Amino acid sequence: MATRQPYSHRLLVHLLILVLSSTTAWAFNCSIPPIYVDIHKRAVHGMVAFQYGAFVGAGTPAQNQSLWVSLKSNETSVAGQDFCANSNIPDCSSRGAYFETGPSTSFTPLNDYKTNDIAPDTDANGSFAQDTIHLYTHYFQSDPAWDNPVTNFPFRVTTNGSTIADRLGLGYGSTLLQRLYNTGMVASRSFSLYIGTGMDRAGGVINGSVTLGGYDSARFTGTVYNYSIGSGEYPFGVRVSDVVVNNPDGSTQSLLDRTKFSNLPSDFTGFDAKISTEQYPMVFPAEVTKNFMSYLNAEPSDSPDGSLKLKNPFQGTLSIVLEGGFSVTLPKETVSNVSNLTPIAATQSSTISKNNTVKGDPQSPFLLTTAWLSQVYMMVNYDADQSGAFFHLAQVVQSAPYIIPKTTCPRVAVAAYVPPQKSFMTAGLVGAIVGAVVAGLALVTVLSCVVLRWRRNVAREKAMKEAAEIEKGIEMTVKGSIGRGGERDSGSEASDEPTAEKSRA
Ligand SMILES: *[C@@H]1O[C@H](CO)[C@@H](O)[C@H](O)[C@H]1NC(C)=O
Ligand SMILES: *[C@@H]1O[C@H](CO)[C@@H](O)[C@H](O)[C@H]1NC(C)=O
Ligand SMILES: *[C@@H]1O[C@H](CO)[C@@H](O)[C@H](O)[C@H]1NC(C)=O
Ligand SMILES: *[C@@H]1O[C@H](CO)[C@@H](O)[C@H](O)[C@H]1NC(C)=O
Ligand SMILES: *[C@@H]1O[C@H](CO)[C@@H](O)[C@H](O)[C@H]1NC(C)=O
Ligand SMILES: *[C@@H]1O[C@H](CO)[C@@H](O)[C@H](O)[C@H]1NC(C)=O
Ligand SMILES: *[C@@H]1O[C@H](CO)[C@@H](O)[C@H](O)[C@H]1NC(C)=O
Ligand SMILES: *[C@@H]1O[C@H](CO)[C@@H](O)[C@H](O)[C@H]1NC(C)=O
Ligand SMILES: CC(=O)N[C@H]1CO[C@H](CO)[C@@H](O)[C@@H]1O
Repeated sequence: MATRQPYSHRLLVHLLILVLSSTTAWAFNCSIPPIYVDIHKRAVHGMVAFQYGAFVGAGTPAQNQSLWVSLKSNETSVAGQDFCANSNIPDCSSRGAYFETGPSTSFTPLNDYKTNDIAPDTDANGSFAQDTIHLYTHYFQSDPAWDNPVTNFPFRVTTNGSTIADRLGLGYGSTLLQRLYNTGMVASRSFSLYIGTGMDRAGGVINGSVTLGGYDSARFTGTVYNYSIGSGEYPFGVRVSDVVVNNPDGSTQSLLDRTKFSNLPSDFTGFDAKISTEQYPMVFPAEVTKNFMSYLNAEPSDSPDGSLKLKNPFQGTLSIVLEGGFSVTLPKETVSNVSNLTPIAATQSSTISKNNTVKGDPQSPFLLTTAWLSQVYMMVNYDADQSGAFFHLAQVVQSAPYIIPKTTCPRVAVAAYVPPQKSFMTAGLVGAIVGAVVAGLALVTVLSCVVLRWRRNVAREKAMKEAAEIEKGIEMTVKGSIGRGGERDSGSEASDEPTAEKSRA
């Protein structure tokens, strides 16, 4: 990246105006910019260990949380102060954040709140309350986080449970998306997710993001595949048509190949699976799991998440192919991590019996989980159109250098970001200018919030005038991002710094 290159304010302002005028030209509903929330590890309220999740604050003043994105829960929840004392989760005190109701000046218990989670939640107990939650947008390492407060928001304070207590509920009946939509904070009840690989089990370093009411067009590439949204607890169903082991020598082996694995039923052509963030390892039909175990010499492990373990390390990869052609390949670090753990859940040995066909498999629903999502960009629009809501899957760009949030509008197909032509600018300036344009986009988002909320009918001339007014602001942002060239946030806001942590401890 270029360091402090000379650059033209005029060009930047023109670029900004270009973006601005096209922004204001959009249809009314599509004018509302999305809320981009980054997913990474950070210091959270009351915890020594850093916690991986979406950056959300609860209460006034905000107590920072890392919420795990749930595709199943409709309600958002945080862990109450007594959660660990009442729960038998291993290492509970080093997971999640606490939410202390006492210090929050905006906290109100809700005694007769009717939850949108229909399925009886046997995994967690708690009580509902309403308070302000803060959805933090943080594009640049050098910038402070931008707060999107949601006041009087109902969420659960979990007091006892055996599952993740801190969750951002984005299920089919999501209370959060409904609220954001009702109050005009997002254009549609939609979100896009890249879960990342920075959680402990995945052991990676790539941070994720969740974009509410939109998507990050720089975070995916290639064909965008379309699927219908179902309903209930697992609305995201797909059909898996193949699971292929790619050996280090270049050969491949389908685990659904009947000529190799005679245990498969004769009519076996694949299986239906649900997309879920509720656990790390994927759940396959017992016969497919059995083939994985025999082909790669895997056995059950004592990992608390039930993952299978290889007896010997494996340097190959694993491809999961969906009907319609969407295929993702899990890298070798995921297929066999340093502890030889695999991303596939053990099925109880009793289910691996001769009569155990796919139809009668007790493990159903089969799941494509966090391990699979670490390679996938998922875009969900519950308000897609009259013919059935859609979700989209595409290959994720894990190390995307820029963040280009776009609004998800009804009936409008998503499109990946096409970077500007190199010839557009001289080579040395590209990093700085593109960084500046991205910074400009962040500003545009901020500015369009203001403009669109308060002056929806703003004229192009007016926008140009405002753009000129904020030129100084751009200049500062550009200076801040040059050298980092608008690099993707690596998440060290002040509260993330170990020093900040120390002073709190
Ligand atoms: C779009 O906005 C109009 C006007 O506010 C509103 O009546 C309509 O319900 C919105 N449509 C969608 C799909 O959000
Ligand atoms: C992800 O965020 C963490 C901070 O939580 C940061 O230390 C790390 O460098 C980031 N990873 C990448 C690839 O930017
Ligand atoms: C979430 O809401 C939808 C729509 O009401 C419902 O079908 C689904 O079962 C709910 N999810 C849970 C976990 O209860
Ligand atoms: C939740 O509370 C009910 C009774 O109130 C109890 O039976 C159940 O075990 C509790 N669940 C958890 C996870 O503690
Ligand atoms: C492998 O998985 C285990 C179990 O979750 C975890 O403790 C370990 O950190 C993982 N190793 C790597 C390198 O990700
Ligand atoms: C998905 O739908 C969009 C229109 O909404 C279409 O342009 C695109 O080709 C579809 N993708 C596939 C793989 O069919
Ligand atoms: C498979 O066999 C077990 C006993 O070995 C039996 O309990 C079970 O019902 C059978 N399952 C099916 C789908 O036939
Ligand atoms: C919580 O995060 C916000 C946004 O980055 C920050 O301003 C605030 O200082 C943090 N609070 C604490 C207690 O670290
Ligand atoms: C205090 C309390 O309710 N503790 C319960 C929490 O949940 C576990 C089961 O998950 C029970 O064993 C505890 O009694």
